[in-house]
Amino acid sequence: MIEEVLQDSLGLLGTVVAVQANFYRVQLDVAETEIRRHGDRGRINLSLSPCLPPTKSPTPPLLLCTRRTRLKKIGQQVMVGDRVLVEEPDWAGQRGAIADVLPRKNQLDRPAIANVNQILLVFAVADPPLEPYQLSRFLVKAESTGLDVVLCLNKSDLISTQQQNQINEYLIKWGYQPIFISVYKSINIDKLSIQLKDKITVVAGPSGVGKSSFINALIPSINLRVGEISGKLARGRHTTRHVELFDLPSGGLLADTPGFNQPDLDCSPEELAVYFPEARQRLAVARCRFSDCLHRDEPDCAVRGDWERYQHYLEFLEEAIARQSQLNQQADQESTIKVKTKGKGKQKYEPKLETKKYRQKSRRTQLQELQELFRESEE
Ligand SMILES: Nc1nc2c(ncn2[C@@H]2O[C@H](COP(=O)(O)OP(=O)(O)O)[C@@H](O)[C@H]2O)c(=O)[nH]1
Ligand SMILES: [Mg+2]
Ligand SMILES: [Zn+2]
Repeated sequence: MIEEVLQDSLGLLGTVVAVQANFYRVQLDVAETEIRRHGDRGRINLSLSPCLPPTKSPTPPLLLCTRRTRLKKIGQQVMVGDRVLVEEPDWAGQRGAIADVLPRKNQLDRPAIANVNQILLVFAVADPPLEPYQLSRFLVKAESTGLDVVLCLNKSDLISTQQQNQINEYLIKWGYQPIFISVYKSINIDKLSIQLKDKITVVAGPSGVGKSSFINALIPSINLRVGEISGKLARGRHTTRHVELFDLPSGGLLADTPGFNQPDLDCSPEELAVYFPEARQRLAVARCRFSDCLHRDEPDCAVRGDWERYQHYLEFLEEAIARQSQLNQQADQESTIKVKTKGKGKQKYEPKLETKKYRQKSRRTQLQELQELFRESEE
């Protein structure tokens, strides 16, 4: 394994938990740190996980690190979640230098985090009411990352057991097994924390469902504000979105995301179906006649049917098709840049005049879209 080779090459391994300007906060692996600090290889406890701190350990050491010039030269970015090799630790000053970045297993864009293991989707059973369409949207968005999705429903103290069973049956048909929790009544918090152990988890969900309350219950020391719309108040303070991984006392790392009510679905029409477990199940046992079937009105379609979220599928599909044709249009505009060959085979790229005008307009639209998206996600 790469990690083992690197560990042998004199250095410390850790995980980047926050990025601040040109500094990186790195949480070192506990097992490794103990070996280096005590200089006693005989004390290595091989049962310790090399990746994440063991359960009983005290808080793992954090070092504020810079990035080696070599990494800057080769354009190697360092992001939250990255596994990094730290050199020249200064234990007293709690400083170090990142000398290398291990290959990423994956990379999320919003929030920007590497090596994520799973998404924890939090909704509430009531207050705000559970809206199937909104839940569906979040689920599809989460599935489109390719990561495991854990669905958790908070505020179960607000409904009866009978109501809870109804919701459960409903979601099982969707292909999910929700974990019902209550932060107020400490119901199933332990069960959920087992799911988070030794993993990097991104918490997502609309605002007001109890994400901050839940994180506070898991990590009492972090004291996140409850009942506050994330992002809105923070906007004045931080101009860029701040991403941070919180260390779970029982092992594992957790990232909170700003709540947003309508995540944009950015998948292609062709791939949409596989983000519905119900459609996946159908495709596992049968095939559509056409390999490029969009499961609308094509003959001999294995996906179309009376499953509950089929209507959601059709709506999201329209959206994905509209989005794709918009992207195609943009791509067409790009391709109208013409190549002028000057003199001895020298090439010059020049956009056609009318296209240039058009491009400016489209860029403005893009910016507007971005701003809307930002506003949306900040509420
Ligand atoms: N009834 C009930 N209310 C809760 C529970 N957990 C959180 N809340 C309340 O829900 C509101 C929103 O909580 P918050 O953690 O800020 O949600 P976030 O926006 O998802 O981070 C607050 O008023 C919390 O006190 C719970 O388990 N049951
Ligand atoms: Mg919150
Ligand atoms: Zn089909």
